[in-house]
Amino acid sequence: MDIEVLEGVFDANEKIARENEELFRSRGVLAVNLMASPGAGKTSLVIRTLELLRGKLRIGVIEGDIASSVDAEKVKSQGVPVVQINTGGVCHLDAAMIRQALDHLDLAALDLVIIENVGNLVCPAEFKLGEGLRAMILSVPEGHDKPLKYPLMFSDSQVLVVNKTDLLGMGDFDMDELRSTVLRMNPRVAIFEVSCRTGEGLQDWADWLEERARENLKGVDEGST
Ligand SMILES: Nc1nc2c(ncn2[C@@H]2O[C@H](COP(=O)(O)OP(=O)(O)O)[C@@H](O)[C@H]2O)c(=O)[nH]1
Ligand SMILES: [Mg+2]
Repeated sequence: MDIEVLEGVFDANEKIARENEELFRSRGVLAVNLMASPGAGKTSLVIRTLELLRGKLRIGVIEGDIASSVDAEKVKSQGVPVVQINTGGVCHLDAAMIRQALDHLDLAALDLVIIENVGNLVCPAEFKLGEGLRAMILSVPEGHDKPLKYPLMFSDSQVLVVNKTDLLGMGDFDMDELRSTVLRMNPRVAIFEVSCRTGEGLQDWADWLEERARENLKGVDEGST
């Protein structure tokens, strides 16, 4: 009985996620589902990315939080369209929440939508939103063993940003160990080592993301000719 209920929830989410995906695709928008635990640096990475891609791509942001609009206010100060979703206690965003948020974003005027998911290493990985790119952050203070404990998000993401590299050497974080564990689980994942505090490594990440968004646009142009 319980199993059927759960399958129903996942099926319903999948259906709306596919609709969202088609909506993003038809407007030539790359949607990025940015996942990580609380405090890993999601909002910091969003803001740094906006700074680096200003004038290059038209970017909108969807901010997911259990409560408050603290992050949305920070992002809004960057002068980009931002929509806040408060999940009211739910530990992840779902496709229906994104569908609603899209009523408040002019997709035709955007190339990239960054979705900051609720801070959590477990639930967000289980709910597709209709994104074209699944991205996650692991920050150095969380430890290099997290892929072993929370395998789904690490094996399902196309890109892993390792943030807070300015704190390397202060604890026992082993970057080589992290890389080999993640690559064993997910051989095609792209890995970037960055510090949102010092700015180190962020240009490579921004260039990579810009290229993904341009490829996405090209795919739409070719599909329409
Ligand atoms: N030392 C250090 N702190 C960082 C870095 N990036 C973010 N932080 C800090 O980590 C805390 C959480 O960052 P935030 O972006 O709000 O994380 P979120 O909860 O994942 O959105 C804040 O105090 C940030 O200033 C970094 O690269 N190095
Ligand atoms: Mg945040």
